[in-house]
Amino acid sequence: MNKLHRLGKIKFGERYTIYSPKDGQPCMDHDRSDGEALGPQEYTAVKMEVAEWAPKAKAAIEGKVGGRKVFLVAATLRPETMYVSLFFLINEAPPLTEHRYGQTNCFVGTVIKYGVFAMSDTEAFVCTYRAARNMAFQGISKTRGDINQLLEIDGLSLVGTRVKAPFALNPEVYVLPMDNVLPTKGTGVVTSVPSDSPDDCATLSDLVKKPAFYGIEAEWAAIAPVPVISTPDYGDLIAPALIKSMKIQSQKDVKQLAEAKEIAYKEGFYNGVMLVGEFKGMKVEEAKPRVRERMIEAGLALAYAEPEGLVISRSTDECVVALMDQWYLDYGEAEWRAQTEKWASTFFFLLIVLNI
Ligand code: ZZB
Repeated sequence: MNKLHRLGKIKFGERYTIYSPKDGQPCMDHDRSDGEALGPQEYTAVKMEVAEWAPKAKAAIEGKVGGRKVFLVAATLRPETMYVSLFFLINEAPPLTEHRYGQTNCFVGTVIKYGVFAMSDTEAFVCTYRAARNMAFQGISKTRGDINQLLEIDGLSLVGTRVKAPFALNPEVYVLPMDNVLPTKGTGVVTSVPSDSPDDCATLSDLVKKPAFYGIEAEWAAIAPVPVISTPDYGDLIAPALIKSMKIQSQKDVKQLAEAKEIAYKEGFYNGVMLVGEFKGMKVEEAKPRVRERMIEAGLALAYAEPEGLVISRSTDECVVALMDQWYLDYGEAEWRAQTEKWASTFFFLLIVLNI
């Protein structure tokens, strides 16, 4: 034990690390042939239990999940847009609009290959193999490094499945198709919040216009966005406001949608105020981590991380994010921070006094 540890300045515990399963060790910058400087990106993975499978999916999973509950698991950076109050969950009161957040459906990519992965003896997750591989090193699956795929299923077969959505105005929502779901990000399942996500808003309006083309029933997608966050410049429904002002016609307007998403993220995070739920009236910046914590505590979500871009080790392995025991400097430690600030202000004071 060194002096810093004795003083409580360094800690020991599990932290996210970029890791090569093939090498069985962390993959630091110079050990990479691709993805230098990339670190872990943390998401909230929202669990949505399947209420009723679409016919093709039902046929595919028949007899293959061993009685496990199956969840579609979506990775989000905006947990604050989808939390439902614990009050509602615990008391099973009738739906209170006040406590229900903005999720209206969930999306999958029709040409993406998904898997149903056993995470324990009682639960299985629908997500991409890539996401399951990351989860396997984060204490989410039963045995570290073990990926237990029960079956593979294509996104198209999942469309029309109904999932339980404790966060939505409707207790069950549909799985719908979206063109721009990337197989290389998150779990490949996206929760739809058309009030605050321009991509979701544009996709739903495409689906309503051409249900037959997309192979869905129009009413599955005919859902009005639910106001969740208010911003001074864009009101209570930022995504529809941006779609209108930027004249975005459909999900095919990828460039404008990327721009709109950037604005919606910044405005929502820095200037947004919660309109509903336990943290009503609180700034989004402050509410976000609290909502995330609540969802995880309630067992409705879990922490999930993956590399923020493609990281390839020099041994040609695609790296994952693993939770690993590490020693680390506790930069946030209050006493240390106060000491540093005191020294810094003395230093700057001397610079001014000595006119250096
Ligand atoms: C709910 C939500 C509500 C989201 C919102 C965004 C917003 P990013 O920003 O590019 O890093 N997402 C997750 N996985 C995928 C995927 N595989 N392909 C395409 N989109 C995906 O991506 C993170 C966000 O993109 C996630 O957060 C998810 O949608 C979606 F109000 O979850 B989000 C201004 C955005 N608002």
